[in-house]
Amino acid sequence: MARDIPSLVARAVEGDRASIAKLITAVEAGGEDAAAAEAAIYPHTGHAYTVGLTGAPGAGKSSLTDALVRRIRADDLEVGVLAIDPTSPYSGGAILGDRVRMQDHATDPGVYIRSMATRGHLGGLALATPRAARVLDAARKPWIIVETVGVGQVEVEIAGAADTTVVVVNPGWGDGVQANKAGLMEIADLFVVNKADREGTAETVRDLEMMLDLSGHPEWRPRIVETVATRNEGIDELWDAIREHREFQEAEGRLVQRREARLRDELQAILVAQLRARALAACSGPEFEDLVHQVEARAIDPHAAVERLLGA
Ligand SMILES: Nc1nc2c(ncn2[C@@H]2O[C@H](COP(=O)(O)OP(=O)(O)OP(=O)(O)O)[C@@H](O)[C@H]2O)c(=O)[nH]1
Ligand SMILES: [Mg+2]
Repeated sequence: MARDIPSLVARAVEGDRASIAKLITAVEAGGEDAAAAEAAIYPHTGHAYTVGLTGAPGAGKSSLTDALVRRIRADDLEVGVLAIDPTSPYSGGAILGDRVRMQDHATDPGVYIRSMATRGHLGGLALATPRAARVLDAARKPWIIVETVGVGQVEVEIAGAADTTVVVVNPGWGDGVQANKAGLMEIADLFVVNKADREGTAETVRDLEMMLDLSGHPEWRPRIVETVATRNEGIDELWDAIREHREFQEAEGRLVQRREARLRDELQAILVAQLRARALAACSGPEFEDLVHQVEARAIDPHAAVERLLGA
């Protein structure tokens, strides 16, 4: 693979779907190909704007993504989508459902949709997602949507690591409260109350407003948009709100700051993953076994044993 990478990148930059797919597979898998792909891709990145979309299972994230993609295409802009599914690999029901819905876009060369699942490699999805997003960035997709289920720390983290983070809730008692518990309040730049065709929409909006009053957002108060994704209602408003948030951030250099903070986090995460891998590698083999026996025999204490490993 490694020797194909320059030509793959050259074709991906021109929007070639097969090359984009191969490069994402490479960065997803990790290892040497991933490093080579990343190195070749990186100079082409830095142009895309990413939107994280998260919320409870079944909140309507995929339906919203689908509607948003259509809206973005109506402005003649290209868009890439990463649907992150930590639990089910490619055969999973949710992903299959997504695929069916997204089929409308399958023949549109201006749209690239990809599902991603953990491959069990180092750092998993948290490290693979920004890399995959950079492939789409290099492939000149000016807008990238990253959809994650808002349960679990990693998924919330991934959704929060976007330029604009959209949190989707549904009408019903306590859904806003649930969002609060999952840590979604803090990462939301925008709230969507989807399934606004159902009862309790006004109450949910009120709940969210109340929570926003309490949490205090001195600079940017997250907008709350009501949508019925399946009927394409409220999608213009959502798109406007996303662009409004973008403009707000761009106006005073906040986007640069946000991206810099994200870069710090990413570098730290890569470093931690690398050190962890090395540490685990050091915990096997004859030298390690010998140390275990020395500790067992009380010839050396556990901390001193680790110091020796670190020295080696
Ligand atoms: N009534 C109503 N149903 C909706 C709306 N939006 C989505 N749905 C339905 O809700 C269900 C879940 O929608 P999805 O878009 O798959 O939700 P999701 O958040 O992507 O789900 P997961 O990826 O499985 O977590 C589907 O049956 C949709 O048709 C809406 O605005 N109103
Ligand atoms: Mg979905």
